[in-house]
Amino acid sequence: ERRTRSFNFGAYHSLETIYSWMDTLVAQYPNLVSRQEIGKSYENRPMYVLKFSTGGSKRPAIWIDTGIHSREWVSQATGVWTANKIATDYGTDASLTSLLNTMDIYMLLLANPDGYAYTHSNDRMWRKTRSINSGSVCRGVDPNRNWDAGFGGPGASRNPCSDSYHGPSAHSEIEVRNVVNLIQGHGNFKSFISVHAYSQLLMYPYGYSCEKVPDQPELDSVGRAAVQKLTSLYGTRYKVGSICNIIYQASGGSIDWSYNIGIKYSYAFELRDTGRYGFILPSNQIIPTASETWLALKHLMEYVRDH
Ligand code: ING
Ligand code: ZN
Repeated sequence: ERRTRSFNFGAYHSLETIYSWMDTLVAQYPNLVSRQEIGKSYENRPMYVLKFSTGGSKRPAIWIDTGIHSREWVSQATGVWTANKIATDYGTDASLTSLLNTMDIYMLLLANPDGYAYTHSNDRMWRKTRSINSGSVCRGVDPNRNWDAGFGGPGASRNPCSDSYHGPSAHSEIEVRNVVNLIQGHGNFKSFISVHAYSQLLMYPYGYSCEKVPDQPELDSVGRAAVQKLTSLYGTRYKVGSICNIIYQASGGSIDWSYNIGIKYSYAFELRDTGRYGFILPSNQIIPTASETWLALKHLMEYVRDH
């Protein structure tokens, strides 16, 4: 438990360091946190989900993934801080405690482990998976264009060299398939939250179409309330809207898939900043970013608990 206590949440860490920190968290909170391997990545790295649960079986659950795009480092770092926050606040924060007494939280901190390793070893700006594309010298598929939701439509590329290449088929990427299998095998997720950077947005479906989803008024008002909490901490401004309306049309995204399989409270964050540093956000902004984001996450989770 010494390593957990001395872990620096205000720094960016390698995959190996994050994985070993996860072990110490599980060891420190064995009655709350467990680690589940959901499969291997393309390059055979394990993919670990942290499960926060106080008992029961297949309780209504909340999904949070960070780092589906490897270069968006504040996403993974926020995931690490948030996992620690959940573990340390359980039993002292009344609202989080009541949430965890009826629901489970699943966190996938490194949703694209091969890409993350590659951003440390070779190319800090790598976004995609690292799979080989047959017939091309370019590697990787955009794991947020690969889901079975408007797959291959506008806002995705069929060029394997593009950063938004959708891949040869929906769920072609093992990293996506591993998540799909866990979510579908579980069958009781009420919320699916995917964390990206940057642009300071809180978004809901759809990305593949600019038509309003049936739950648009509710998703919008809950999103606005969540962002109000976020802004209350340091004044950081966020915009709220559907993916298509607020950034661009993008097909094959994870939260469109989750919404269409019936997970109503599907959201995607774009964390700090608005472009001054972009993907290379200085590490002294990790803890402020994670702290303000926590207020929004908590609002979303409490709403899901109560509805
Ligand atoms: N932005 C997201 C992207 O994949 C997004 C925006 C989120 C699109 C959710 C579709 C669904 O392009 C970044 N920064 O990756
Ligand atoms: Zn992203």
